[in-house]
Amino acid sequence: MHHRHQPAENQCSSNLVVHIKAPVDIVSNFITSIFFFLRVWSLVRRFDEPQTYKPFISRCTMNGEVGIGSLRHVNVRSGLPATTSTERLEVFDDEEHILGIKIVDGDHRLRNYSSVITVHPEVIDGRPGTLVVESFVVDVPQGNTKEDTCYFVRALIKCNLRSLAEISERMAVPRPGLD
Ligand code: A8S
Repeated sequence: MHHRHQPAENQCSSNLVVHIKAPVDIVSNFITSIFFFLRVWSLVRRFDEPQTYKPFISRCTMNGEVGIGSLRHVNVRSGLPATTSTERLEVFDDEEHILGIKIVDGDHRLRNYSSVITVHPEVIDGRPGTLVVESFVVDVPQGNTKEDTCYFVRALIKCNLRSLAEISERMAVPRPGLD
């Protein structure tokens, strides 16, 4: 429901899904599954620290507290077709685990980019896991095709989600009553 963008004629839109498994050596019970899921959300929810899991972001600065409408200024690593991006927090729901942003400025070509990421607990092969869904909508830049724009953005998001999976799978999960 939160991923229903309505792209205009000159826009492209898509969804990506990643299933993140909790580490094998932990007890597969309900509590572990919730702890693991909250670990994943704890990385995603930090609007002020996207560089903790997004590999292309080198630095992020903000003025003041995080809230709906806050702006973050992001520096992008060298080698990419951009150096900066200014992004606004549009949706933040700590109960439903939804984060939505809009890119409002920067020296890149992604105009009117909006994305929504949601995080859901799930069971994969009887083990605790987490489902992450990210969707976006963006203008197709002049001189580019919808397919190429979608391919470019999906490639960046895939890297972000793979990195999110790797970091969360590596993080120690507390084992209530065992440690
Ligand atoms: C995100 C998603 C995207 C970020 C893109 C698509 C970007 O940070 C990079 C290269 C660009 O050309 C555009 O959730 C921009 O971060 C890595 C600077 C916005």
